[in-house]
Amino acid sequence: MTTLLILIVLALVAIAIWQMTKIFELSQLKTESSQIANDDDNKNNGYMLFAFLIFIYAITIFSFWKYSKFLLPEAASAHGADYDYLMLVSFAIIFFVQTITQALLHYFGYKYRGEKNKKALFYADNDRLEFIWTIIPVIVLAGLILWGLYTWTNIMDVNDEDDPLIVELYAQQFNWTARYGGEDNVLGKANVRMIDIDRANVLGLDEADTYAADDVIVKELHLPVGRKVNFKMRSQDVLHSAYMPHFRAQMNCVPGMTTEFSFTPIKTTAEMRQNADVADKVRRTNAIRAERAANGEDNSDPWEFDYILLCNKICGKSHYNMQMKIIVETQEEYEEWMKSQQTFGQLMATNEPGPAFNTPLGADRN
Ligand SMILES: [Cu+2]
Repeated sequence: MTTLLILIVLALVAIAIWQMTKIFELSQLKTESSQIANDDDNKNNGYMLFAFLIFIYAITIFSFWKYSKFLLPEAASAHGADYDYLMLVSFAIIFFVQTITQALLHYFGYKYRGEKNKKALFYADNDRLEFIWTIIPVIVLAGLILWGLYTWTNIMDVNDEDDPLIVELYAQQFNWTARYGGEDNVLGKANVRMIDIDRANVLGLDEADTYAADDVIVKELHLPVGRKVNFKMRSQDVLHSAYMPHFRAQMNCVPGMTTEFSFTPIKTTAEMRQNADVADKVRRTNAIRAERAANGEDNSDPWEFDYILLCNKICGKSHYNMQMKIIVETQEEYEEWMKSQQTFGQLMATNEPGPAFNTPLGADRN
């Protein structure tokens, strides 16, 4: 409501300025009333072009200085560095070209402004010039596209080499569930048609499939550092997108099909918390939270960095809060944690009510 009022006030102020300008123009009877721009008008417009050029350069520098800290910290996956490098080079080229072309555009706009007695030069074409300004973008763009395709193919090569850990990410409005293949590292068959809410089979696992019994279903994803993970994504209802920004990973979750993504985490959660950018972000966030605490507002508990899985497709009302914590730890810590989890078979065998998954607090069914 306040925003609407502000917009209305701004519109009224703009109308008032426009009307006052009109009155001012009408009162200047002595000046030329011609609608055709004269030399002075053209010169003034030329100077304004320079002012605008300075404005866009200044705002660019200001944005770099002020907002760079909101960028993601260094990648925590094996492929992440390639991905970041490709993006950095693409941005550097775009930035360099745009800085020069903007300056030329504005300068020529000023230099060849309209002037009395100035005549435009008739210049039909110049094959050499056209060749140069065609071939340079062709070479640069072809290079970027080929490099991009090469990087993309490498990242999207989901295969079973190097004994990857198999993990299913199951999306539904509005939460994530993860499933491990268990001892045999093979996921049991599952289908949304086999979901049995009464019997707590929330992911629709095929109970007759022998691979399903040892599957481990969790609400907090633990990954051992240095081991490749093959993710198999499913969705129960609408399009979701599994987005793990720190690992430079994203893949749509599509109802009725399984999509895949694979990466190797290379930094444990504990190591990432030591990263200078991450530590700085935690410090800044906790300063805001301390202020909130002092004012008695909520969301004021001190925050600690964790990797996160987010939904990156607007999938409904609570999309913004569809997330799951990811913990990357050493092989020993991972095994220890895995031991404390109950398998799908064990959870189905108990007669307690509640969905058949392990909660982050422990393998209980509440
Ligand atoms: Cu979603």
